[in-house]
Amino acid sequence: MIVVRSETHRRHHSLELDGATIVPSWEAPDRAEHVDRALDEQGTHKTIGPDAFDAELVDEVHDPEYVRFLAGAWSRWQAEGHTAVGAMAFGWPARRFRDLRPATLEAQLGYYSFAADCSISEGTWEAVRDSAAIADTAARQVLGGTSVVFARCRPPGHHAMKDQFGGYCYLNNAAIAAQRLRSGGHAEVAVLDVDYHHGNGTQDIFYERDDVRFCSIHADPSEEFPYFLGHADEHGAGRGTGHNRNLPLPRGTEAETWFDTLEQAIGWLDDSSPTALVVSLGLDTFVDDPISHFRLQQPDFIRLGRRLAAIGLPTVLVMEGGYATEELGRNVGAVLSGFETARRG
Ligand code: OKP
Ligand code: ZN
Repeated sequence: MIVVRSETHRRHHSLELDGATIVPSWEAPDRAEHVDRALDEQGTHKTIGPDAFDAELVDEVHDPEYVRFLAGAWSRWQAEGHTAVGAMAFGWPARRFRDLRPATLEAQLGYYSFAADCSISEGTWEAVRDSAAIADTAARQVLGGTSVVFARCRPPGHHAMKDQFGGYCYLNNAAIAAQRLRSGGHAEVAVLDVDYHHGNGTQDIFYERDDVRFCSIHADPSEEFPYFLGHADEHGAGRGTGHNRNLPLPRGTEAETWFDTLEQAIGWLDDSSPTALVVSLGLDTFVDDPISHFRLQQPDFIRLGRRLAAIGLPTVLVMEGGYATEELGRNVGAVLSGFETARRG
């Protein structure tokens, strides 16, 4: 399989709040390193680097002001003389506050985020930019005729809203891939999100659009992050009404139920006859994931790869979460080899 990746991710070391304590993020550089090593060991993949970041494309799925904010936040933070190793918000325009675009960095951190689980530090923007470019490049490869490409993105992207970062995500890599497929001529693109957490950002970006259909299988947001989006009654709005589908499952869900739900998701996405597929591939559905609570095992990831291949569409696989770092490489490798054996056969 063609794998798009870059080393720039190493420059992004994020911090998160654990209660009132600031700790290194679960979303750490060694995640990607384990994946890269495992795929190198499989020896069946062709690795390429990302093309240049296409700001114009990204501005079609994100607020351009937000993208400029991300790009400039670290240098503004330094220029202001802060000593903290990362910039993070401590106040948000929550219910009954006003939706006013502020001018100061401190206020903008709150305006442009929805969670205190990821920071902007030295190197964050460069890693975020490359991660987005990786997803875009993977989509371009698919437009060029390759049937499946793996975008080894880090940081992940599916929580990133049009104009808010959070959930370890800054730019929405899967949305960028979908947008590239749209602008490259695919009239109808399907996005399937199999990460343990709801892809609130991807939902937000395409919620009022009828050209990109979004379906997510995830832990019930009434008991899991991102809490305030991802419920079963969110169907899309305006032209996008009927083009969004959420399939929340309880904590502790076993593989059998999960794969039944996957059939529902695929059936529903198929209803609109898409010509290309983007998969938000989170591996945090793994039984031993330290922050998640579904119960998929390694062979289930081979099965997932096979099932995705059987959909039969040109496919961009975009890496999202997965925090059982030691096993992450093997689990990604399982999806990729399942996919390849099915598509070859
Ligand atoms: C990202 B992805 C705070 C915990 C916050 C956020 C989970 C983000 C998951 N200590 N947890 O969907 O895998
Ligand atoms: Zn996740």
